[in-house]
Amino acid sequence: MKTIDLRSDTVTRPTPAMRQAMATAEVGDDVYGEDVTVNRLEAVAAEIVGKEAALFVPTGSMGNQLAIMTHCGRGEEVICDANAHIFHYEMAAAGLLSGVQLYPLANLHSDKGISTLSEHIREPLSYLPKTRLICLENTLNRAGGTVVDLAQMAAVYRLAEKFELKAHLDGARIFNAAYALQCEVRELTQYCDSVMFCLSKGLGAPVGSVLAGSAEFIIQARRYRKLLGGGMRQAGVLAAAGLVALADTSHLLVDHEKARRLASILAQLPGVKVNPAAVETNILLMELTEMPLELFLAELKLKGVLAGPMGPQTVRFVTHGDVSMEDVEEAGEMIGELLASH
Ligand code: TLP
Repeated sequence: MKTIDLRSDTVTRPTPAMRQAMATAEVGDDVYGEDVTVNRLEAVAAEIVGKEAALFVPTGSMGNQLAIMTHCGRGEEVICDANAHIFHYEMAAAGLLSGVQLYPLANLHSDKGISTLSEHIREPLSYLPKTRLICLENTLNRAGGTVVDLAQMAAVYRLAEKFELKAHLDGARIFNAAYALQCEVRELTQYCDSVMFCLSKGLGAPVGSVLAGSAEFIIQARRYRKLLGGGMRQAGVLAAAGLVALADTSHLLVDHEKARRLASILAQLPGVKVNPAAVETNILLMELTEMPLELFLAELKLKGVLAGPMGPQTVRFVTHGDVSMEDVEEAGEMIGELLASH
């Protein structure tokens, strides 16, 4: 039976062009800085995000954690959104590895959140933690792939500068954000000191993310990457796929169309709440109003469609290059059948 996998854009498999590039990649020992393909990827990535230097890392989680570790000292505080990936899905790593405290704020990126942000920056009192870092996320996964616009990014960054804080951007899906806003990635990333983006999500590479920032920041992050066991040797075979992924990213726009199409189908169905206007990129959240979530996901799986949970009654669908528009329509039909039969 055919499977239509809408759990995540992480499930995308390398394209034939990526496999070809991987097979022929020129490699060396990257811990000695001698893997020319990794070096090329880091240079290309730094250029795209407009930073001095970049570091190839195995995962987005490691990239975010290296950023926290590099920017912060023990006992300091990191402001993030209440929906942030670093808060929900990185296994308390910020506390465990960097000894920092996360301070999650509801709707950090919204105009209202930004207008009250300064109230949450700690005063320099001897008994308070020191606020050190603001962590942004764009697109915001748990909110449904929503986009933080340029004005909002700029406003947070200006505040960070004013209070002498650093700003890190979890830009796992920053290319999706840039396409949604019809701007260049670097226009968004100018408003942060460091950025992590993933090659292994919608961009389609099999493995890898990039952390970028100042040359000095990356020197320290590179040391911490080794500390965490992320010093990879002939990693050029992976970086080669990343370079192919970065050469053409325009297919992300099609992913957004697929998500909108799915939303328009689902919005017509009984027993669910979907707001097509809330679909800004390749992620779509659907609220089940009648059927229990686990039952829905299990029965949908029997029909060959995979989706994931994102809250007690919320289903997340993510579109990507390995599902076609026809697959999306087929999935919509099967979801309709399932809800009707319940
Ligand atoms: N997100 C995964 C899951 O962990 C939820 C997904 O399927 O969406 N930042 C953001 C915003 C992310 O969405 C993810 C992965 C990461 C960081 C971490 O990347 P990896 O999985 O490479 O560690």
